[in-house]
Amino acid sequence: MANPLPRAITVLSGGMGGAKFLQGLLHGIRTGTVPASDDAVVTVVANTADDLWIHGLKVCPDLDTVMYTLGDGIDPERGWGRREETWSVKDELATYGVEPTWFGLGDRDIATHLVRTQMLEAGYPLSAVTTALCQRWLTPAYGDSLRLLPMTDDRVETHVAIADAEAPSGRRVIHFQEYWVRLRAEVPAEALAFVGLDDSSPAPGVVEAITGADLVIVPPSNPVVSVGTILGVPGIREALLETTAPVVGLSPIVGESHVRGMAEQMLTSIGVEVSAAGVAGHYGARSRGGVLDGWLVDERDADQVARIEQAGLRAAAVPLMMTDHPATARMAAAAMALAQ
Ligand code: FO1
Repeated sequence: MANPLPRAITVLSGGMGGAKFLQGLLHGIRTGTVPASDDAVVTVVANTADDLWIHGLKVCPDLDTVMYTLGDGIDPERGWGRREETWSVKDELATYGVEPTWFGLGDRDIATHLVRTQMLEAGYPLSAVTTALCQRWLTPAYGDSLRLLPMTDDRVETHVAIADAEAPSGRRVIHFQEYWVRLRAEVPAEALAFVGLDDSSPAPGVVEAITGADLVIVPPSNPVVSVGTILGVPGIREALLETTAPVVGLSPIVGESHVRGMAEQMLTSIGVEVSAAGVAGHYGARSRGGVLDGWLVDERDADQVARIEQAGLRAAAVPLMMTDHPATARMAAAAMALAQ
């Protein structure tokens, strides 16, 4: 008898890449082009190491990008923040000479951060805050068929060491958001520090979402500062080794570079080859202590399939450009086929 259709699907997600993939996955489940049971539940475990405190507000870029994207509130051009956004508060802060001015907080987006900050200060954990925000953004459209969980309720921040001739050590450390937003990742990331990660624990429901899954998907998010940080939360890697669900990933690297973002710089910073096979080797096969069973690469990297299979992974080459929801849904279906 063919494997029953997956019902509990868990996706480990960063921001834009993961959100885009999720749009296609959910489109595919809705239209039947992705073979899942009709009472499928998708649980998103999102990276929170991009988070930062700014102007007294807690900003959670990956949680918000997934929430706004799936809730149809995202600005489609930027891929982050709200559609129909205005920037009056940002402009007023700049007029006051308040720093930093390089991080764009839109007026509508600020309401999200005010609600989150007030709830955190009232003692609610980030997971409860996220559930509350999703009552507005996701529950009306998805009900119980979609859950968004932070990887942890604990504070974790990715910091980046860059060269600084004025500093005695020759380096200075900045928040990941400054590296990405102000510097556009245009200088080498000489070292990465995941502040608080080793002391963090999985948020409520995260371990069960993995161990109880019928399918776990690693979308084309950043393998270092998005998926890598999720895997770095003590207990999450163990849950992946324990789950009976197949774990299948999609390469964020096509040819010699990322499709969008800064995966190339991040992989280089930790000495991982910037290729579909390099990332597969970095994640590793579960049969050899890694986290993946299968790995999808773009057709342009079909010549790497043999090398990936030699590393103990199932592999296939399919179109991996998320050009529209149907194309992304086909990618999700291909990931499921690899998992069979
Ligand atoms: N990205 C930018 O390139 N410039 C910004 O000013 C900016 C502001 C911003 C505010 C809220 C938010 O949720 C995301 C924001 N981002 C911005 C995107 C953010 O840097 C990325 O979504 C991830 O953190 C990196 O993947």
